[in-house]
Amino acid sequence: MISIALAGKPNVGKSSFFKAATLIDVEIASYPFTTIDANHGMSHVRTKCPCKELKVNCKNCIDGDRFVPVELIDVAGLVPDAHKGKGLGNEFLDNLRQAKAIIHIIDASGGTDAEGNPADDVQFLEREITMWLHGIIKRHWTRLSRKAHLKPRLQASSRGPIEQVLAELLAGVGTDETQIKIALHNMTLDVDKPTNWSDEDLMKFADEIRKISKPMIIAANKIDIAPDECIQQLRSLEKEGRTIIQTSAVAELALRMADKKGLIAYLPGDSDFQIKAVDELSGAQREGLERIRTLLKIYGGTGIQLCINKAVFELLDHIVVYPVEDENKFTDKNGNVLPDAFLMKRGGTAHDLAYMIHTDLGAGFLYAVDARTKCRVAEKHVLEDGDIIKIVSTK
Ligand SMILES: Nc1nc2c(ncn2[C@@H]2O[C@H](COP(=O)(O)OP(=O)(O)OP(=O)(O)O)[C@@H](O)[C@H]2O)c(=O)[nH]1
Ligand SMILES: [Mg+2]
Repeated sequence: MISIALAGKPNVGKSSFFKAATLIDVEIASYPFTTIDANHGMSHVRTKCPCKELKVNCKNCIDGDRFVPVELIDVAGLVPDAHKGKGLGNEFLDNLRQAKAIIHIIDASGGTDAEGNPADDVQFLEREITMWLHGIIKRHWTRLSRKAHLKPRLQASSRGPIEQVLAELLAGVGTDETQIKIALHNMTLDVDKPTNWSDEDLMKFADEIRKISKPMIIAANKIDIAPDECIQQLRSLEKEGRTIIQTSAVAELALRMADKKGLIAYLPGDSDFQIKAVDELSGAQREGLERIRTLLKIYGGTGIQLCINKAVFELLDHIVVYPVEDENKFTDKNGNVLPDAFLMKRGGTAHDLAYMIHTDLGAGFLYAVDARTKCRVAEKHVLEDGDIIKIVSTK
């Protein structure tokens, strides 16, 4: 499952976001460092299920809205200089290892920052992650650079020793060799003489690796209490090419809880909700819900689902594909309609999907069938978002 980390300064609402998105009951409090050990839980991306378009009766979505699992990690609050160990920083940063993307939560109300300018918070986390990665590389650099320097390159264009050495070192922080190659490609380092790289080179490399392997979007949280000027300041960051999503974790949490209790009908990502049990609501509850409705009208939603969707579909460039065993009925062998939904990196092939389902299915791959067109497709066929695929294999 894809892992996405919720990171940011203490008290900005990471655990509230996590609880709203996973419905796991974690500790939330109005003082910093409430969370010490990271929380892990399952949330979902929301997508359109193909069942409506195909006019088949599907039991794996909610009225045409399909929720596909992703993992969220609620990381303890980070403070400036966390990479030097400030506020248990190093341990906390280690929770970002498995994360494929980061939702950086900041307090749009300005309540968390002494100066009250949430825009300043944005760079701090990028810097901490770069410094953390730099620390990991530097700790082993003398030994590793020598090792790479001595090994001859196999062929001019093949995998070079430094890529290999860095890939081994950085596998633990969730970075793969392709990402390392891209990072090196973006720089002008002499890959044949890593012992000549300066500390500044290593720092730039760490920053490059951070951008590639820990892509980030910003959740400007607490918009329900944020003054207009703070929201405007944050908007200006969009001009710098950053993605900012306005969120209210408390509003999402209230809606999810009310939905769970049957008081309202609301799905994560909806831009409105319906009151179902008017009689069971107190005056104060109704007022609270109407205040949230006003917020939804202004922002188009609470922003929580939008953050998760953007992280997976835009930052990580994933698509959803639906494997089936019966390409005519779109079912598995038990008649379950559109039984599974897989997230895969855009550019993935039918053969890649076979391997994702089962190693045997991948190893014995013969061909695949596009269930929409009933056409056979070959192993190199690149899948599109929403594709429904039957794999034919010898096993
Ligand atoms: N008004 C408002 N308050 C929020 C929102 N999200 C969280 N809070 C409040 O902010 C405080 C901190 O919330 P947490 O979710 O515990 O924050 P955290 O980032 O996990 O904090 P640490 O674990 O200490 O780093 C709590 O009092 C929450 O109720 C929001 O969207 N709006
Ligand atoms: Mg917390």
